[in-house]
Amino acid sequence: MHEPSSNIQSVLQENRLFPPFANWCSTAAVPNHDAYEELCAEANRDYEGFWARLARENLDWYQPFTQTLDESEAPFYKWFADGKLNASYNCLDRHVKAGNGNKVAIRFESDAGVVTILTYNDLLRRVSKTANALKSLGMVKGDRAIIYMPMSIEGICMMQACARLGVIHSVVFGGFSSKALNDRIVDIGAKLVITADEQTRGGKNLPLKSTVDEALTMGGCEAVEHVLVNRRTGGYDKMQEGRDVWLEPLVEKQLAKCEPTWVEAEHPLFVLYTSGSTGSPKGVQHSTGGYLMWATQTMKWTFDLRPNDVFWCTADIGWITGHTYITYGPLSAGATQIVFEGIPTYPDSGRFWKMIDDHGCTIFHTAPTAIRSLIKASEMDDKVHPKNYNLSTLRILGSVGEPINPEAWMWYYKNVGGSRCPILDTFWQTETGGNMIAPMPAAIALTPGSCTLPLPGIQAAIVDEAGHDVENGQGGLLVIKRPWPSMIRTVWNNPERYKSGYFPEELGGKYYLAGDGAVRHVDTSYFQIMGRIDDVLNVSGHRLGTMEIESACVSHPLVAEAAVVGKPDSVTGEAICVFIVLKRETPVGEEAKQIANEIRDWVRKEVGPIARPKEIRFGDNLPKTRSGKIMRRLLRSLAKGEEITSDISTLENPGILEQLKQSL
Ligand code: 6R9
Repeated sequence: MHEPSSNIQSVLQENRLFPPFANWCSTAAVPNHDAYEELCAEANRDYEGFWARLARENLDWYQPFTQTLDESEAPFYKWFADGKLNASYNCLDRHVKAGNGNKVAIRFESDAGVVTILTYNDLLRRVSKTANALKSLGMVKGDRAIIYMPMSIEGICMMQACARLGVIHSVVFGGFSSKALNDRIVDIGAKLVITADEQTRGGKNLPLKSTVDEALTMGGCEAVEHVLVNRRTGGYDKMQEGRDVWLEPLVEKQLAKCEPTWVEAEHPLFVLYTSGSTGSPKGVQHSTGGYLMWATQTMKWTFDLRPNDVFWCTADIGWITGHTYITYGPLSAGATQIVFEGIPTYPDSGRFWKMIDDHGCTIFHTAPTAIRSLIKASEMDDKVHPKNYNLSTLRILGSVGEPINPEAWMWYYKNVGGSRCPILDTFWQTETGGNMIAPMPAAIALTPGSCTLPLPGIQAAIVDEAGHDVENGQGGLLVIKRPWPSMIRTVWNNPERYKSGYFPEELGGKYYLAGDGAVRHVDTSYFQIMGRIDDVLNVSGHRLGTMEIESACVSHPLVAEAAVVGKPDSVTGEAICVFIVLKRETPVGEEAKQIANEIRDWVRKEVGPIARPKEIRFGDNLPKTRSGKIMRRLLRSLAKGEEITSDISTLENPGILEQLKQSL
C-alpha cells in the first residue's frame, strides 16, 4: 500500500467537532443523530426492505418491482430487476404532473454572464423535442451515444433525451483529446456522436467539433452513423455531407411530446469512463433504477434539499459529480439549480461568490482544488475575497472529489459560510453512483477534513489485506461489505475486469474494494480518506491513471521509458511528475527544458490538458528491482524531495538515485 497522500497524524489529532446548530435542523429530512441511527438500524434489521422502501418513495415506477436484490450471479448484482421506469419521466414529467411545471428547474449562466431560465415545463418540452430529434436519426433503446459537449442546457437536455429513449449515453469531458475520445467511441460502439462547434471557457473559444472529426479518422468508428452538432459559437462549420447534422434546426421541427420508453430497472442508464490502475480507462456501467433512486435520496439526505433551495454544484457533466448532482439528482428531486458554463477565475476569481450573490444560492457544492485556488487568489487580491459579496442566502456547503485539508475547510467554513453553514465533505466515486460517506447536516457533528460516517445502508469498513477488520486508528483498505443499489454493474465490454478489480479474491471476493486507503478516528469512528492505494492520481479532483500518462509519454519518438508518480501540490492536491529515459543520451540544461516542454505538449495532445505533466526529470535509467520492476516508492520520495531512508537493498542500480535527484 502507498503511503497516504495526506498526513495520517494530522488527521488523528484533529479533534475539533462542530455539532449541528442551524435553526433549520429540526425540520431537516434527518433532523438529529437519533434519526440517523434509526435509519442505520432499519437497514441492519431488514436490508432489502430498507432499500425497497427508498426505491418506492423516491421514484415513480411504471411497473412496480417485486424483487429487491438478486445475488444469484454475484458480484453482478441486480436491484429491483422486474420493475420498469424511465429516468427522464422521473426527472421531468412527474413534477409537471404534480403541478410544479412552472417551478424553475435551471438557472443557466454562460461564460460571458448571460442568464437563461428554464422551468420544468420548458425543460420537458426541450427534452421531448431533443428525444424526437434523436429518434429521427434512428436512435433506439440500447443504442449508444457519445456526448462531447460543453456545460450547457443542450448537454443536459441531451443526456435526458437519451434517457427518455433508453439510449445509453457516455459523456466525454470536453477537455479530453481526440485520441481519448476515439478510445471511448470505439469501446462503447457508438452509433451517434453529439458535440458542439466549439466551447467557451474563460473568454476563450476552444475546439470540440474539429476534435470529433479527428477522432473519427483514427479508425474503429465504423458504427458511427451521424455527428449531431450544437451551434454554440459559430466558430467552426465544417460539416461532412451525409454524416453531420446541425442540432438546432433538427430539434426545432420536432413535436414537443415524446412518450418515454419504459425500461427495466437494470437497463444501463449510462457508461462513464474513468481511470483505473492498469490499462485503458474503464467504462463504468450504471443502472437506471438503483442509480436514480440513490441520486434522488442523497439530494434529500446529504443536501437536505427543500422546495425553496437554489442548489449549485460546480462540476462538469463530463464527470460523475455532474451526472449525479446536476443532470439526474437535482432534477429527479425537483430542485431549482444553477448551471454554470465557465470557470471560477473568469472574469476574476470572485465569480463564484458573485454568482451565489446574484442567484441567491442556498446550497453550494464544489471541489477542494477550487477552494484552494480561490484562497490563493483572494490573498493576492482583496477585491475577490468572499467578504465583498452577500453570501447570506447560503445554508449548506459541499466538498467533493479529493480530501479537503483542515485549513481549506476552515477557510471555506468561515469566509464562505460565515460560520453558519455545515460543510459536507462527501466521499464517493464514479463507481458508487452517489455519496457514500458524508455527514447529514442536521444529524452529524463535523470534523474538518473528515467525511464522517457512512450514509444509512452503506456498509463501509476498513480491512487489512486479508480482508479482516482493523481497529480504529489503524489504516487499511476502504471496502463496502454489501452491495447497494447505485453501485457499478460491470465494466463495459470487460466483466472480468469488474470482478477481479472490484471484488478481489484476497478479500474473499465479496467486498467492494474502493481503491482508497482510510482510517477511522479512535473516538468518533469518523472516516478519513487517505488517498488512492493504486496507481491512480488525483489532480484537481480528476482521476488519472499513471499508466495512461506513461503510455502517452512512451509514444513520443524520443522516449524509451517513463514512470509517472504524484507529488503533493498546494492547489491541485497532487501534481504529475514524470521520470523519463530517452532513446539518446540524457539531456541537461536548456536542452532538457526544451525536450521536457515538447513531451508536455505531446501528453496534452494525447490525453488532454488535465494530464499535462508539471515536472519532468531525465535519467539514464529508472530505479528498478532485480526482477526489473520500477520502484515507484523511491520515485515518489524523489518527487517530494525527501531523503531516501527506506530499504533499497533490492535496488539493482542504486547509483541512479543520485542522478535523478540532481536532475531537477
Ligand atoms: C466523486 C468523485 C473518486 C476518487 C476516490 C477518492 C477521491 C472523492 C473524496 C475523495 C477524499 C473525498 N475522492 N471524494 N477523497 N475525500 N470527499 O470524485 O469520483 O472522479 O471517480 O474519483 O476521488 O480517491 O476514490 P471519481
